[in-house]
Amino acid sequence: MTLVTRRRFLGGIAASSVLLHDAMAKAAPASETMPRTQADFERLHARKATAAILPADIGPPTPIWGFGGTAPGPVLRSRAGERLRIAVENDLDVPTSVHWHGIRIDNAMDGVPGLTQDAVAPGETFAYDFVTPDPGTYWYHSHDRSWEQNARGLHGALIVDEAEPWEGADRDIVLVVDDWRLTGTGSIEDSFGQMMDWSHGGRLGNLVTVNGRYKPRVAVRPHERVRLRLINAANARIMDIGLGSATTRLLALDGMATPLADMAGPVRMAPAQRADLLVDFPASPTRLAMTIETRDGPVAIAEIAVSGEPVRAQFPAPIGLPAAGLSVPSDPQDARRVELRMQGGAMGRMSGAMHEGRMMDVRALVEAGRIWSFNGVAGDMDEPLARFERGRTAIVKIRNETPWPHAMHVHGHHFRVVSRDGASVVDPVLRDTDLMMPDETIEITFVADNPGKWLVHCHMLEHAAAGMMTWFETV
Ligand SMILES: [Cu+2]
Repeated sequence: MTLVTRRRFLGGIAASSVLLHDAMAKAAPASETMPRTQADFERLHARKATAAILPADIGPPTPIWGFGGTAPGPVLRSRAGERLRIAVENDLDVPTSVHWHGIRIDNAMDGVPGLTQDAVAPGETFAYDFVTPDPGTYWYHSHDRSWEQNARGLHGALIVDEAEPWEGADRDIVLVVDDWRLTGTGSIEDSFGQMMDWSHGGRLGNLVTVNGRYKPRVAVRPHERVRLRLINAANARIMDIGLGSATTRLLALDGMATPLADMAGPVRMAPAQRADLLVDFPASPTRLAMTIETRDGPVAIAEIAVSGEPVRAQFPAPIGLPAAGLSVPSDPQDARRVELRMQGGAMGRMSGAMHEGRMMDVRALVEAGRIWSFNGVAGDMDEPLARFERGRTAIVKIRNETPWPHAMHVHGHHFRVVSRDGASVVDPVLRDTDLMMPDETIEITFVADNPGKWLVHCHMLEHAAAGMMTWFETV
């Protein structure tokens, strides 16, 4: 029996559609899939294209914006401790930028226009060049008008392989889960910027895709053990993803290894979150549904076809990933404490907020495209939430005083959630994005060890655009 194992692309790129439609095939080496510039940068074009999101018998191709002309874009691969060099060429007719979500990155490469770089103008190129320190499942996405550009398809997976190959799975499969708001003719609905979305749960789509396809088929073999790398690339949809009767264990969250843990049900993923699952498929050929929970119960979003020769007669004992190389104290002494109060939204209790230097009531805020606030400020970026001396441990108490869930994301850092509603969290895991429920209060802690200006925002991208955004500086 042949095992296709531990593919390594040495910073190369494999078309994500390959992973879906011919999951057993080895991807082509980087040099065959991506031209290199003289300076040894991979080139990544942001451009318009069409994508077969819907099967041909259901609808026509969908006009999208995609990195490399696909949505999701190519799977970028690096290795822990190695450098990734990506020249992003903007072939769109609007500015863009790329944020490398979850990477503890050089601040100048973080991809936030107005804070860490200028937006990449149409026809221009920005050379992203950074070290990927930690192995794991990450992703990249537009950070300029991301509420529109991410929804049009400008995102992809970024996989950082372990420095020493990890032998715990036969292979890994990257699954980028997204939702789209399509019209009856298969186009992306041009309804961006609607205050109804911005003030509620964000722009939710009407069609969920896996690697850019509606209900694709993922091929695995009987008794195969797969590392499933799930990425929620949706603007705003919280996803509870299930894998039917397959035996599933948690390996990592947001790129960082967790203690190996059996999973009894679906994995909950807020927008931007990732989960690595170790999945043991059944001994006999069968079909499993990958599902997402809806109000009407689980709905299939992909078919997992278990077929062919069994990989083995019996599974060996599962092994977890090596512990994350990043250490964040879970009971920090001498930490600098900061508070972040979240307010606003439909049915919220916010009476007004500061915007553009003056106090506005809700009506004036809505007219200015704002409906959420952090500490009473609706998205003004003049002043940081805090300035930390480098190396200082921070504790940020975040109060969600809104009736909506939010996916709080800190750029460039992983944090521990050390308390929820006043109760200590046992065995806190490292995350870069945390899902907060309505009226919930959490305390997160991280070490401000990376100089620069770091965004903190809700990753429901409409919420960020409508006021849920601030930043801190490490000096
Ligand atoms: Cu939010």
